[in-house]
Amino acid sequence: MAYKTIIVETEDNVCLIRLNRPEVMNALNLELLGELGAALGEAQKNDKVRVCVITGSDKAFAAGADIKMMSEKSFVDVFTADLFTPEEQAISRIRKPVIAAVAGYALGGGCELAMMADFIIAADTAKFGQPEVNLGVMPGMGGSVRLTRLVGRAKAMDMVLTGRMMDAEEAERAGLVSRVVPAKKLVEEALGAARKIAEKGALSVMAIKETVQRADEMPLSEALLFERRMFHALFATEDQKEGMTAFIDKREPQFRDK
Ligand code: CO8
Repeated sequence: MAYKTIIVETEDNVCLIRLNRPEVMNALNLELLGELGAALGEAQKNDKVRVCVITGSDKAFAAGADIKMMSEKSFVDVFTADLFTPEEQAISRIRKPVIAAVAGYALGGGCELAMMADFIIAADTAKFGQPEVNLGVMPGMGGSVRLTRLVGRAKAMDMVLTGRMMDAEEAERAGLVSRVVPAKKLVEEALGAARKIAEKGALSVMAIKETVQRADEMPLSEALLFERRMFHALFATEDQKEGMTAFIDKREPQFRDK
């Protein structure tokens, strides 16, 4: 499928999606978020894709929702259109792992988009922030909610109330990103992590993602039970027999997603 605001390449079972509105630092508009949702939907259906990586440019992962597109809108406009809800849902629906590879600015909706991924790998140039308070609004796609869960209330409040940015080192310390790498190596590192995941059995990977996601929505005892039941369920797969037999035989497992 041909896209205007993103570039999609699939190689070695990894779908790499580059946000591509360089003239506005990859600001997110309906077209870009719609195309991203469609590309992830295609990736979900494509058996050759096992993992997705979303990245931006050296300067910006994404500098937020497109302010020029939003500036003249009224409450009635955004409420009636349910601004960004269908697009966010399309992006969040994928069951395959998604890695965000962030260099430069990830601000507002850009930071929120990165947090929708399963984990974030940051370049040492990355800057994260929720500056909506400076625009007379507030985060609307998870910046007050996901950020608080990821970095804790104190730091999230500091970020969303002051609108300040956090550099890559602070983001790693705070648990927002899984690792920081030199900017030049960002995409290579993210693709490397994606290929490593792509080698695993897809059933284990899908069960792990679903369990971690569901755990966010559940009380601890229910989350632990869900985890245990998913663990039990994997004993119904050939991959479990293969993985454990390969360990005992001292060889690499050949997972068949069965
Ligand atoms: N929207 C539109 N255009 C943008 C945006 C944006 N978010 N960010 C940058 N641009 C444009 C600039 O207007 C500029 O265009 P032009 O060349 O035509 O003037 C171009 O990109 C380059 O930007 P700058 O000249 O400003 O570059 P600098 O290097 O000086 O600064 C910054 C880079 C720091 C990233 C700066 O551009 C900036 O502060 N951008 C805005 C960041 C921001 O406030 N983001 C939050 C937006 S609101 C939001 O994301 C809400 C999401 C929640 C939606 C949920 C709905 C339910």
